[in-house]
Amino acid sequence: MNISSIHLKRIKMPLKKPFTTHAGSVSKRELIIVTVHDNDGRKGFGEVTAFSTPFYTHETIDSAWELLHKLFIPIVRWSTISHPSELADQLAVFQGNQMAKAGLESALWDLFAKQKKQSLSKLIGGTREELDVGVVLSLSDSLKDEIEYCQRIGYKRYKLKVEKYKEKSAIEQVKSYAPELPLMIDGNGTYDAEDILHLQNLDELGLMMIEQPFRPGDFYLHQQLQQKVSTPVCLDESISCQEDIIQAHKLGSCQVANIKISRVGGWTEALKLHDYCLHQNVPSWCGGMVESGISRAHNIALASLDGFTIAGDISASSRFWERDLIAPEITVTEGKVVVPEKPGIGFDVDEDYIDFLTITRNSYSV
Ligand code: OSB
Ligand code: MG
Repeated sequence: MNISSIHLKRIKMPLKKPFTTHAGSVSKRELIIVTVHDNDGRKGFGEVTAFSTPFYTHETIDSAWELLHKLFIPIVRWSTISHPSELADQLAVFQGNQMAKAGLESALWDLFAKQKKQSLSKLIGGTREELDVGVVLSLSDSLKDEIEYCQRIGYKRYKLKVEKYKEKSAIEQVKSYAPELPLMIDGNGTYDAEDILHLQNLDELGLMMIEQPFRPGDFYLHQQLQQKVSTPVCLDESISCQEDIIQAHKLGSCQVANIKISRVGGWTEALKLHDYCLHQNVPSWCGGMVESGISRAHNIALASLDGFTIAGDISASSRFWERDLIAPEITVTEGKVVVPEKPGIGFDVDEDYIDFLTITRNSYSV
């Protein structure tokens, strides 16, 4: 791929409002922006979407920085890479740390598509020109105002972050003023074995799905719940690679899959997950990480594939940010996002704004 240098910038991006789950709250979003240059002056952009603390998965921005800096960037034989998927092969000996790997691999995919003068969507065989998209309401949002605002934008799917045992009243509250809203909840692993009966009682509410009620790794409890409810169980944190979805599917632990490039270690693995779900008729959707437009642009390309039959967490730039890192910013009209046709991620990157937000940087010539 003719790679000449790699650049890491650790940034802190102010959110419009804090984003809160039962496990933690984010008000300033730390991210690592990864830029890969080639010898012809092209640049590919990726992003590490780990959080500042390990409340979602084990990774953090610090751990990702450390691994990229000390291990992953130095160890890769950059001159041998002719396709982005070879990065995953070279890093496969290292366990976990999916988000660190994914940030680096994403930058390569953007660069590779730009070298081929193709949009990422076309490069991977995406067929959609526009996507239905959904939105997430955090625990700190005022439900009524936020839902009214989101309804005006026309989001196709609404996801509530929930607090254990308070979820029923939140769902009922939403249903009282918007009964027809396509609604789901995300447990982020807050429930345990004693809560199965409680979760069964939510079945009558007609939710689109329940995302990740139990802790990641527990395929058994998800299976037990799925056997007892007609509401589809969706897995997020539990799925960190293709083998996880195969197990979950074969065990009947979920009926729906949330696919995130960052959580599974990069594009190559995300594509494998997509293909498995498509062939096994497991409906899937593209998840989000309260990330910048750079990641969202990658997600838009991914979600343009056939298998993504459910609206993803791909809200507009203005949902989280006063100012995004890309131009034009991502807009949602009547619940839809247009898949860009320009090469790579299809958006210009605002490097001046990235520099303004940068706390630490490092460059590597290869
Ligand atoms: O579980 O998908 C999750 C945000 C922080 C931590 C975990 C999750 C989320 C989201 C964000 O749901 C969704 C988005 O980016 O729109
Ligand atoms: Mg989730």
